[in-house]
Amino acid sequence: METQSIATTPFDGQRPGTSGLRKKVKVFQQPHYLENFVQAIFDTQPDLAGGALVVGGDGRYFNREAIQIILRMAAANGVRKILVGRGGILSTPAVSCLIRKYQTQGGIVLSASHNPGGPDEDFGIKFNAANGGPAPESVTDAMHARTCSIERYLTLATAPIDLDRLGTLQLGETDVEIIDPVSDYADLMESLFDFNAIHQLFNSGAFSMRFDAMHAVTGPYAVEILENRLGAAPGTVMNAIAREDFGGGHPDPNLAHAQELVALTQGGDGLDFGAASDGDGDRNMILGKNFFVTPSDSLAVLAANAHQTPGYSAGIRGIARSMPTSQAANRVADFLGVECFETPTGWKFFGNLLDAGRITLCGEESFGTGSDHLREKDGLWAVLFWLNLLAVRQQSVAAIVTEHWRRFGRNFYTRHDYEGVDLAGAEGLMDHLRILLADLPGTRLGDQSVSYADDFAYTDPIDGSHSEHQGIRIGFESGARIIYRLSGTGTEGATLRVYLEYFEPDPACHQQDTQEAMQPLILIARELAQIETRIVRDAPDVIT
Ligand code: VG1
Ligand code: CO
Repeated sequence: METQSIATTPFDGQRPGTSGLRKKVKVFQQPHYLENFVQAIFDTQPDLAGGALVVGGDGRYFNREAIQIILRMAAANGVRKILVGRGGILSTPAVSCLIRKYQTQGGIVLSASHNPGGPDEDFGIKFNAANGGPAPESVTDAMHARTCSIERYLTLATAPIDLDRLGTLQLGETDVEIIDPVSDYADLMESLFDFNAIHQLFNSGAFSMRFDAMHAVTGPYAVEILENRLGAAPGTVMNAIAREDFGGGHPDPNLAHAQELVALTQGGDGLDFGAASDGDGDRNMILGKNFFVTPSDSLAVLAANAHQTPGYSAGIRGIARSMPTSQAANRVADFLGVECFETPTGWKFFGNLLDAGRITLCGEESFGTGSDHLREKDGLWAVLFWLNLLAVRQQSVAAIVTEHWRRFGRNFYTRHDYEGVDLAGAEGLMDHLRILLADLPGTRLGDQSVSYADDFAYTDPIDGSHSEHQGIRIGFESGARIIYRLSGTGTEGATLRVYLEYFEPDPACHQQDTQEAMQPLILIARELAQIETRIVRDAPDVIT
């Protein structure tokens, strides 16, 4: 099999966003489009030549075609060994697990996460480094720079290989091993949590749950772990069959997109526990009977209770949260006497802190939670963590969280998303806020006094790398915050995210409805940013 060098020319806009390069499938299907980006990976990551690589994706439309292209190109670029999930399937946390376990030089994840899939929907590609985590900005910047000057890519002239049969085959000089996508990951979970205790909980007859795989990648993982290994009743995993279009839905585990599951937890005979994950298996939503746990609270609760699980029995070293995530985790860190870091949005910013052993747990308000067991957020891990706590504490989800609030106070939290808005209007809104920043401290907005206002910038405490323009942050003397950011994962127009938080120490006020309790802050946020006039929207599209 001969290596072919194919002439090509650059495409505009191959700059990875918050989590990899995400575009419409039709964009990726253009001749040379995917190839150019993949070649930029090989050209900027010299360790891959002669090294090993993990490849897999969330199974969305175009996954199989993309994997065949990548395998041929990896072989032509001298990769010695490639591990591929059977059927081209690997969840994002499973890729991270495999890179670390088999010490490969990196991995390629094919996913657009929670974005819909199908011929007219989204596709994505992301490179994870040898630590198992998303490539840092310096690396994605280098890849983007390479895509701007690319003139050729390397491939092999060969037929597609069979992705569905386990075993090793040859592609030129390269070994391609098709592996079971689930077992290594499931073994890791078993090493972290008390599977006996969870097994007993499931068999107690007094506990009901469902896990919603949303027709996405976690189906096979959840069936193996929850039903086969932990003995949950067959059917505990709903929407378990992974589909190329996720059954036509948004595989996004939140109150707006996982309504079928939410409904099952409501009412007098609601389930005791409900959980869901996203397209690529790295997000999680946690529900109790008539109870929604915000991801920010979930991080804080896991941190406060980690010592009750086998994997974290020695306690945690530190916590990190993305900037828009609520400060609930800070209160737990203060109590535990450990560091708490505030990083920009995106998992890549946790990698150095995890590698340096400064933090054990980390999380984002966007339904992402994880730990030093991997370098990605991990949906099923969070679900198992909660199940372990429920089994040990013998309390309901609601009881655990309300007790946490009584102990630490409650950080009321909501995020309002305005999706698919006009890009110029959204950028104008952010510019308008930037101009206001200098004059805001000391002023009153509604019943709140501004204590600081900035355009969030971050210097990584480990390698000193610096990232600017990570969101507009307005902090009030009461501890409340309003944050504005534009999404870096969308593929159409712009998405404005408004994150709101306020602290309530008084347990008598903890049971209020979130949107009602936060209404005064919501109004301040709308007016300050002139949302109605600048992006012509009178209400958010998604509230989480
Ligand atoms: C969103 C979330 C962010 C998350 C990212 C990737 O990014 O806000 O917290 O890390 O998605 O998650 P943005 O730029 O759209 O706000 V996933 O599960 O889409 O890989
Ligand atoms: Co995801």
